[in-house]
Amino acid sequence: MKIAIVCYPTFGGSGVVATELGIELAKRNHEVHFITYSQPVRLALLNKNIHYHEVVVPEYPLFHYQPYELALSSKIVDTVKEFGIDLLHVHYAIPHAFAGYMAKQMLADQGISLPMVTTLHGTDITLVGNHPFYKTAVSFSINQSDYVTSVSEDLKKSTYELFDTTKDIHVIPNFIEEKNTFDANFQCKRSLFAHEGERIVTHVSNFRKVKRILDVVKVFHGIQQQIPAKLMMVGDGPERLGAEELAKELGIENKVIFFGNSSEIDSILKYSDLFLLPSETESFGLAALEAMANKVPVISSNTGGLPEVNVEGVSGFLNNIGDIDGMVSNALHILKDDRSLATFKEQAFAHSKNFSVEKIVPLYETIYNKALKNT
Ligand code: GMT
Repeated sequence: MKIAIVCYPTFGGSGVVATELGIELAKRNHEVHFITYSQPVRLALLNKNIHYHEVVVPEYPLFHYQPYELALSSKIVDTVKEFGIDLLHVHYAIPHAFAGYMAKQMLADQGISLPMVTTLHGTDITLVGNHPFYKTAVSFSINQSDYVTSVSEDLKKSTYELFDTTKDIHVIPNFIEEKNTFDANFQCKRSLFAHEGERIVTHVSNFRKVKRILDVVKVFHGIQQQIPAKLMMVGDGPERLGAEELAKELGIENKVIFFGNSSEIDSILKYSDLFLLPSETESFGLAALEAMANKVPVISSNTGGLPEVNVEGVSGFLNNIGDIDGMVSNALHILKDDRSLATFKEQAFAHSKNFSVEKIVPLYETIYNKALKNT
């Protein structure tokens, strides 16, 4: 099948899922064409089945806002015609589903049918898409998609609650490539950041408000009062400065390492002992799954789709949003001795296998086949 994927090319979860999906589809002999404004961060182009088409938006002084949707929908049409694309898969409704619909219409005008699958990722529904200024267009785009998928049951429920749609929404959880080998060198990398006997606690995100990264620092503060530990903060975003200041205020700045954005998430996770994700809302929590796949148990909030990913007492624990004391106590329960930590590490790893590439990617292929047959 020739599949065009439209996504954000950034470090964010939806871009990562779209990129990993494209790479996996290419391995399964599909021809994959990424259409986006820059090369996706996790995409290496050394594969004959992977192509990348850049959407360029020329700057013109008349425009207060440059018309990205116009450039994107034109690029979709041109790519479909040049490469004979069979199907369009857009990730994140805004503005991709709307641009996809416009492309479909332009192609239909030329007698070309292009089935469109839209995957809802979270903030496109719960935070941004729900804004009154966008809601009408987002509802329309969902309804005009041939197939709609969401990354969790919770996101599906929110979509029905927040939008005017009766469209069938197929839940396809995010996935992870199973790690069967573990870098024997990780102990030595670990010693760069922590002394013998120190636990390593990690958080990875885009440091937006919704991630509650001040809670990460507060929970870590509680942990390190009881056991020797270091905190690795991976990612960047608007809340970073506040977190750095809080670490200083609490007198723990020498125990907190801010890495900024990193393309070595897996290797950082490999020498981590605990992952913190205390988000305000999270449609899925891909970062938590990536942690589990690297044998790192998770302390998360019990919001959104997180309970579908992190299982209480198995892969980690879940607490109410902002329950710092509860999170500290659960973290200490996991970290208190080597035996308990080893048990949770193995349980987290075993649970991550429920979201393996082999189990999840065929669910997308089934949707693609239905879309091709029925459109
Ligand atoms: O978490 C973010 O702010 C980034 C956002 C995105 O669209 O890139 O992530 C959303 O999609 C991810 C992949 O499906 C999910 O794992 C995240 O939970 C979801 N974020 C939120 O719902 C806040």
